[in-house]
Amino acid sequence: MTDLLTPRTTSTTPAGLRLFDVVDEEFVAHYAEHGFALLAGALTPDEVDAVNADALRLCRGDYGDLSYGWPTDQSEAVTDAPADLSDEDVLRRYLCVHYPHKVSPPARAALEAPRVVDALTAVVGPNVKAMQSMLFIKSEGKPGQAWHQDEFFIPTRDRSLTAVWIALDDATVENGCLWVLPGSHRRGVIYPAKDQDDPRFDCSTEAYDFPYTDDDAVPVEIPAGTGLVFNGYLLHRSLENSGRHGYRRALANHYMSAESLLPWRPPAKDEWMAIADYRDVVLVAGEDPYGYKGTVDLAKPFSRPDKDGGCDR
Ligand SMILES: O=C(O)CCC(=O)C(=O)O
Repeated sequence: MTDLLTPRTTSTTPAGLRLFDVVDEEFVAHYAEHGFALLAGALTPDEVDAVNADALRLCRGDYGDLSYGWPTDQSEAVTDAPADLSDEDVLRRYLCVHYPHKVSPPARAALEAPRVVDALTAVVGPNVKAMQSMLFIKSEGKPGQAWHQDEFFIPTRDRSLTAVWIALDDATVENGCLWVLPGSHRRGVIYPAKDQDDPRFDCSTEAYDFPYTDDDAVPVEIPAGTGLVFNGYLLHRSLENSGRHGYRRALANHYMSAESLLPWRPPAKDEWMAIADYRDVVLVAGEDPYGYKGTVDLAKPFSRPDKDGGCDR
């Protein structure tokens, strides 16, 4: 954790984390050592506003119904919002919408925003593909996500999974910013996970048995537009939005090297597990060596379960 606290950079977060204005060798070295790096202005203020404005259209159902729950068990459409429901109350119904980039032009543009792609090519390599986006809205009282590693859920063969989490509001401890365990990616171990019923968290599982305590965690308080670029093995979590009013919106996009197959979904019938390769991907930089396979359109936007809605329905 030597250079986690800051001398050379132009700016720092309230917790003393370095905020990089440019993607340079120091950005890459910081990412390698700590498992994350912060990029100022990943999205411009106009781009942030456009994503937020379009989130309302998404939640009002202008792009089609959203189902509640994980794709394996979602059953119910939730975009039956009465037309007279206020914009604020429409947004409040959602903790997080998965795959906004499938329908929302500003979310799709954010997936390949130039500064984001710069950071990705610096830490992943010249050829980068995206497989997932998530739009967190998280109004007051909505829960966070317990400790986890993204690579637990999205396995890449070459460990190249990289998240770019972009604040769409100023993210603070009070409104439920992300917390990270610096350096926790380095062992390259996937820790076990169990169900939890902690009211601070949504329905997702909790990683355990790792050699860190909550005291090692650092809050990532960042201004809107800042990108937290982090390694798929980095342990991170967020707490509930304990503010009295308002949202803690963020886009969390996931990427990996285009060279690696992505065994994210069970193989097709008669397909061999070892060559399973999820092809609902977007190439954001360079070339796709598997372009000859084509791409598919499988994932549909849906509303992530939170405990208010019941985790199992
Ligand atoms: O935004 C949050 O509160 C949690 C996001 C997260 O854990 C993730 O993107 O993996």
